[in-house]
Amino acid sequence: MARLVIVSNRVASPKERAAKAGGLAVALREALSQRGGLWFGWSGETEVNPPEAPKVFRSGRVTYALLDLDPEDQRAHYAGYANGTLWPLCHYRLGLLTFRRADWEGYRRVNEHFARALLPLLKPDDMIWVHDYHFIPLAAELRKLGFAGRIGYFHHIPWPTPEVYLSLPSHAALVDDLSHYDLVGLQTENDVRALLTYISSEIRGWIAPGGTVGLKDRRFRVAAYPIGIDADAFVKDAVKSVGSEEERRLNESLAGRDLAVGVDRLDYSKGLPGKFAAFGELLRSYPEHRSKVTMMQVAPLSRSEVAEYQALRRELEELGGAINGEFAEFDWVPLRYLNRPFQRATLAAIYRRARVGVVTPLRDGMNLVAKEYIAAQDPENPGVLVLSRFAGAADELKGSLLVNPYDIEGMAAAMDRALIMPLEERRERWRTNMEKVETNTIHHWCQRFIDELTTVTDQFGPAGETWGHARPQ
Ligand code: ADQ
Repeated sequence: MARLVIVSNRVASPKERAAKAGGLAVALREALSQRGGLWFGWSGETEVNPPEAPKVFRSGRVTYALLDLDPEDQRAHYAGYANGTLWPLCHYRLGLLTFRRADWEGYRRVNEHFARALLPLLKPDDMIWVHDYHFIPLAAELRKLGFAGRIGYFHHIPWPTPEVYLSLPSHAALVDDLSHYDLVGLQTENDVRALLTYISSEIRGWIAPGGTVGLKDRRFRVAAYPIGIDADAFVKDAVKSVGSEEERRLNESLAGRDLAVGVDRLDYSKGLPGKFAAFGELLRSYPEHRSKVTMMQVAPLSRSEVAEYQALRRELEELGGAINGEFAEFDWVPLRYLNRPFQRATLAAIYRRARVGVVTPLRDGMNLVAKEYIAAQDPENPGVLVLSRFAGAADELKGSLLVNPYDIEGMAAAMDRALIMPLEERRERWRTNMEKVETNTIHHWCQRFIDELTTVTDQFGPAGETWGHARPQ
């Protein structure tokens, strides 16, 4: 069996406990320790003239290799091109996009540096799985250095439609970079369609049935791999929370009121100002819910060195203060707003207690919180998920109340509907959603991608085969 090599910007340290590390990190670590493997990424450290070689250490069957970066390169790579250009582009926020040539060059330099540091650690039959938009050029750099083995890439965020994607000055170079992978995984069929349409209509690529793509003399496959969660772990944590001290404190603080919950990194893609406004609108237009429902928004700080994120934080503080100022009673505060992380078990307890889960991103690759909320519910008395149609999860979670996150009144109406929904309908909707969450777990996702990467190059057929120029449906 080929050794698996995973590349991601941040690497979950072997000491990070499962409850803290997050489902994705745990699943990747499991996949690596089952087959034996290497996890390669940024050390989190910067240093002027950093060493060419990574720090390498072993834990069980997994080898970790962590690379330091030059501070200016790290800024251009992470805050610059990855999060100042690609993140807003892929989330359809062209007004927030900045493109600087120096950042694009820094982004490529960091990828080159990663490739040079990784190459000496590789064996020819290793299989490499690269994660996310920080590393799109990595395969091209590894190929330049002579690595010919299998390389796959998974894009955790949305892939924008061609009209939006064409705003990127480096659009053709970046997709040319993608063509050095053997397998490119995206979250949804919509994302796949967007990328294939761009390839066939803008850069004269060939699309064969089944998603195999030809670009210049290279072939690669593009397919959807919707990511899941560790559903069992969430169910167990949620069930364990029943009768716990945390559950008791939460119940006591709510004094019999309903709870609506939101859990999102403090990021402009998550639609938090619209969600706050919709909750205000609920209290204004459906006064019967005043004093009867509390909303809890958990929003740990993220990328707080970036100006847009600081502005968003101020905006939410103002909006939240205004809602509480307008509606609070001496014994009821409508909105609880918390900027801190929690252990998975605490999140599970909060989700389970919530009658409504409010997940309303403006765009989201998948949104794992939506799936976690479903997994944590009591099957006998489940809550209702209000979900943005622009989250990847909306493709699978058809039992949710789907909303347009730009429609404040529509979201308020959906929250009202969720709060008054009869038990039988809640159960039915929850069952529809839970079936998806249970069948497509993070373990299935991991296995499916690895299985496909193992065999993908066999499907390309012999060189010289005639390809149909099929346009994606
Ligand atoms: P994110 O944008 O981070 O992920 P999401 O998919 O919701 O978004 O995952 C967030 C994770 O962080 C969840 O597991 C959640 O439980 C956890 N989390 C959030 N707030 C927390 C808190 N206060 N304390 C502890 N944990 C907290 C990116 C993409 C998504 C895609 C994922 C996975 O933007 O679209 O679904 O990657 O591919």
